[in-house]
Amino acid sequence: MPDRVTSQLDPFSPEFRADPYAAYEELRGLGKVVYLEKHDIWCVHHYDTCQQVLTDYETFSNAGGGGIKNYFKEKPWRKPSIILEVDPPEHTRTRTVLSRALSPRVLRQIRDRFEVDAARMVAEAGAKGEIEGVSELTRPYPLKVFPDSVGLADADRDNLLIYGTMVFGAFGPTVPWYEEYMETHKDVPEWIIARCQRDALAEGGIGQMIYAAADEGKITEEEAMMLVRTFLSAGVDTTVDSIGLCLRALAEHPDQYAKLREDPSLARNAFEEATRYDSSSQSIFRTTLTECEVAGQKIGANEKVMCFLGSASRDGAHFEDPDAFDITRKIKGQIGYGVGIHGCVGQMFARLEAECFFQAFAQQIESVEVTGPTELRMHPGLRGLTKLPLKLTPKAA
Ligand code: OVV
Repeated sequence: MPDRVTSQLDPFSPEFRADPYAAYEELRGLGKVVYLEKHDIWCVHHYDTCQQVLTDYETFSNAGGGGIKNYFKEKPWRKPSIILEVDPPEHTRTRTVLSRALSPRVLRQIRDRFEVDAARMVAEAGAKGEIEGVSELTRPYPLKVFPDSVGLADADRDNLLIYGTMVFGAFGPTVPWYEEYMETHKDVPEWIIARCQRDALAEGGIGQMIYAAADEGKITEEEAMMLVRTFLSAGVDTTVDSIGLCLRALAEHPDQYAKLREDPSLARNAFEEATRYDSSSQSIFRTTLTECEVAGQKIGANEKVMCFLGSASRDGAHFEDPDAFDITRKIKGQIGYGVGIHGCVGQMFARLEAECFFQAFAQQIESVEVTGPTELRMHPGLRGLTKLPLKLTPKAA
């Protein structure tokens, strides 16, 4: 008996990324645990095994890095995140501080501003009619509302997008364009760190709430800076990409968009379904601390395991008719944000951002059509669109 199932599939190749769902189906057919020979990593791609790996944090460590690089063997490109790239007990304290800053009470206070900004930006896009949806709508909206909430000044916010590419590009193998990109934008990480300092953050924002936790002695001043860095690392591109993909899914499924338009209160569930169907975070890595077993397959210590959230979300053993985009689906066990102690700490924030956006969109826009080829972001850490040509028809006044 062979000791493992292997595949030549390369999740970082343009072909794989152009249609990951076909590749996921192939992987799910091959077996529960597959060894990807091109990168010398293991992967899991079913709902149950992703769940198992992501919840067993004592075996599958985050301290080895969230991407393909093994921090136990290779030096990270920046100081590791003090929430994503650590294990308990260190993780528990920082997670608590971030959770509080993103609590339901805080979100309730932010909602009105999201609604106002969403309504204005959708109205402007609707008035133009023909737009490039990413640069004119699905990117500017998160790039305004999220940094506003953190308390960031207006100037040079495009640097957040550059930094996002640096952060998520580092999740994949080192490629020439990435090294060039890092060189071209080498001043950006410093700019980010300067924005994370206490005196750079507006009163009343969630950035200052992190510093308040430092004042209470729950974290150090340096840790506060690092947790604000987490906001600026993980809070922008993720929502840009997931809102963009959700809008494309709606435009490509007019029957589903009609339901949303008739009942804009479906906005939150529509985004929930898009997070399952086609979303920004397709995969996340763990590193084994000990020899272990997943679905009968032995995995050695100090190995990288790639968890395909995007494939788990299409697993027919958990989701009925998994390839259908159905905005009224009752999703039980969303895995698109990850699960367990490292499940996305900002997920309620992301949902709120998207809910306000798609609600405003449904209230104002009669129909939405994709009018030309869409383009995918090619860096491997996130799935997202860089081009989404759209024709918007506003509702009659
Ligand atoms: C989930 C995530 C992605 C990227 C960066 C970070 C977290 C961070 O904590 O910096």
